[in-house]
Amino acid sequence: MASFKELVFSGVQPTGNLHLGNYLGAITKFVALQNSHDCIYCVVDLHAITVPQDPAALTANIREVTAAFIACGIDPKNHIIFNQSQVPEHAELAWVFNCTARLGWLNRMTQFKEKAGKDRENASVGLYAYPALMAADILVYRATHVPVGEDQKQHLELARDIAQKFNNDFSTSIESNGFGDGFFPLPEPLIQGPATRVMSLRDGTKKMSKSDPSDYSRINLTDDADAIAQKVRKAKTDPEPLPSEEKGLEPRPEADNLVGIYAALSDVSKADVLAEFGGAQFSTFKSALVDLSVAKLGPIGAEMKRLVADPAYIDSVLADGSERAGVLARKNMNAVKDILGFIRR
Ligand code: AQP
Repeated sequence: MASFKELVFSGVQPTGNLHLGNYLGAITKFVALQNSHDCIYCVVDLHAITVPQDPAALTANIREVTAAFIACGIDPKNHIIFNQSQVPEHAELAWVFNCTARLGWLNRMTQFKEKAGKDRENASVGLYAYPALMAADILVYRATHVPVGEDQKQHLELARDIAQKFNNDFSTSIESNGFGDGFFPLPEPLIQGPATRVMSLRDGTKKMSKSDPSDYSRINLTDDADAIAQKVRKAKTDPEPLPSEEKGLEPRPEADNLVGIYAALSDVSKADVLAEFGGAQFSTFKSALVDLSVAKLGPIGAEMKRLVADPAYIDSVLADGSERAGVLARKNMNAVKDILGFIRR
């Protein structure tokens, strides 16, 4: 297999209510990877329209995710921040991948089953083909590393399968076009740390999610100190004190979740948190968690509000990022067209 220059790509959907799960599972990783890699971070607006969106709200949400990226510490000058719909090569490569991926592969995707629910016949074709577009997002840059939450693991495996099948199907043409024994890298998911799957504050068996009808299920990045305090204090727990060992968390999903959140916010392990709080009542632990959450998220929320008040600046960041992303994507898409045998200008 050819060797590829390491490049990081990931995306977040502009579907409102960016929450602690998005922050700990994805955005904090995006920020850290800037020190070691070239990074491309995308507001995936084409993915958002796989379910109905109000146009005005979508515009606001695209700007809000961009603001969150910047407020959390992503540097739009040294790296790339842009929105997907400004680089048409994503959709173009997604079509090629619709012809590479097999129906049987997409039929196994659990996110489609969960999101389509019982009314499958009424789901959009886009929702079904979502993972092929996600593969195109990554591979149109020939990106090698993808930081995501655990819920995206299956989609990443599909992206690897698509890359592998394309490399196999077109191996002769890839070689004759000068790309050695593989055009696409097999992208590696980066799913690490104590909060790869942050759970709902109301139900420790359900993922914290933007679309949960209860706002008390999640901490939003724009929540103020009072809202954070109320949500943490009301978070579901059990009557036992915290255990001193990690295995004591196994049958206690809500306790496990809050300890994982504390660990991720303070950048230590769950074992370290339990070494400090083992034997403590939840009232004590929750007070410490409120203080920590407010200290970490308060400045981010304030900076997001400041940034969204200046839409011209946000739009200029996206325009500049799209321009630079477009140059990279076009070059790779032209190579794909040559490999496929298309005639191009
Ligand atoms: N609860 C979570 N814990 C850890 N990571 C999470 N991510 C999402 N939820 C959690 C990660 O955040 C990144 C961006 O997610 P997204 O907005 O593109 O997609 P999503 O998974 O659809 O987000 P939601 O909040 O779950 O939305 P709905 O309610 O629409 O289903 C991804 O890396 C994701 O893994």
